[in-house]
Amino acid sequence: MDDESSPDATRRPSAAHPCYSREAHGRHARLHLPVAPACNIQCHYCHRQFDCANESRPGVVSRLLTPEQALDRVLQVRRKIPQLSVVGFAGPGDPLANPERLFATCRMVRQACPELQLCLSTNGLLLPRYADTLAELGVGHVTITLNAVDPTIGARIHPWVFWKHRRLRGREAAAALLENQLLGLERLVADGVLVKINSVLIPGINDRHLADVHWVITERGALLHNILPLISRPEHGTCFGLTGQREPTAAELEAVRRACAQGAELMTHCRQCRADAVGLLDQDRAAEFVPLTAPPTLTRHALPPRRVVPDSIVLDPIMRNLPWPCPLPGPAPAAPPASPCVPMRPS
Ligand code: CLF
Ligand code: SF4
Repeated sequence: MDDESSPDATRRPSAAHPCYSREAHGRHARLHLPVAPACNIQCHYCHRQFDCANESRPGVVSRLLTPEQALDRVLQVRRKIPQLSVVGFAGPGDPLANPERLFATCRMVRQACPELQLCLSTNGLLLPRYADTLAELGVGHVTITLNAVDPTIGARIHPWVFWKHRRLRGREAAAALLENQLLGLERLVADGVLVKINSVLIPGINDRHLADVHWVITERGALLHNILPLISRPEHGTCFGLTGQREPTAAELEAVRRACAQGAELMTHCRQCRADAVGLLDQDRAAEFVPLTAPPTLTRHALPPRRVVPDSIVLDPIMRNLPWPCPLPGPAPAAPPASPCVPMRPS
């Protein structure tokens, strides 16, 4: 039996995927198609004027694309960047919260460029509903951002989740998100899709918990675990940025990665790229590729920066007591809150 026909061959990441293969990242390029504006959850590290923090550093996405414009961009990039091997969907919202736009784009790209691999990053809430569809459409690589396997910790990161026509808050929201993420992970693995987990390392909140996350996702068949440092600055307008939640140091990141060295392989070459990134991971060329036309409703450059956290975001009690808005990143809260999140203002 040769390598390619062995059962394990289907669980091996493609050697031409720059994120799944460290060796490939200097030789193969990816293109992100920003076709998904909406999201169905709130993360305290995200301000949706900006790229999805699952997969991107906080910067304004230049333009959202329609499926037709997205296909144009694929064809344009393929002509100019022969190393292009992966077309990814990573925001600026959650791809699965925009299923029509996502699936239409996948179909068009699959038909026009069958040699390109399709890849997607999601918060996982809708994965149980769409995992089989993704597999049928040929999406071979999926990333789930999973920051906690304890809903009490998850509630400090994700204040609300829109689920079954209701906005759930606090622990109930985090529990619904987790249940769907784990079910979605299992479905994808059963469908032969290669799954990577992204976890955002947030000092004082999930730093001591990520080893548990690592084991849970390893047991369920995740191939890679990408532990990312939180990006948190006041000027980004995120809840964490405005309330002084600090970023981890390089030493803290290294320590958490060391604690997670035994299960799923760790990815350490992530560049936390934008939702409209183009090119090799170390060489973004997005500015070279602009759509010929963009409907005004899809341009977002005019949005003002956020100065205060809106009512829809739920803060935990420690955050409520910080100066508002927080002028500079400060130290993380010394102790976890005694009670779960409560609304900052009645909504
Ligand atoms: Fe994009 Fe993500 Fe696919 Fe890669 S990115 S959807 S798996 S093709 Fe890669 Fe960028 Fe890190 Fe993401 S370097 S942020 S891990
Ligand atoms: Fe933002 Fe992504 Fe979280 Fe949605 S899933 S709130 S787009 S970081």
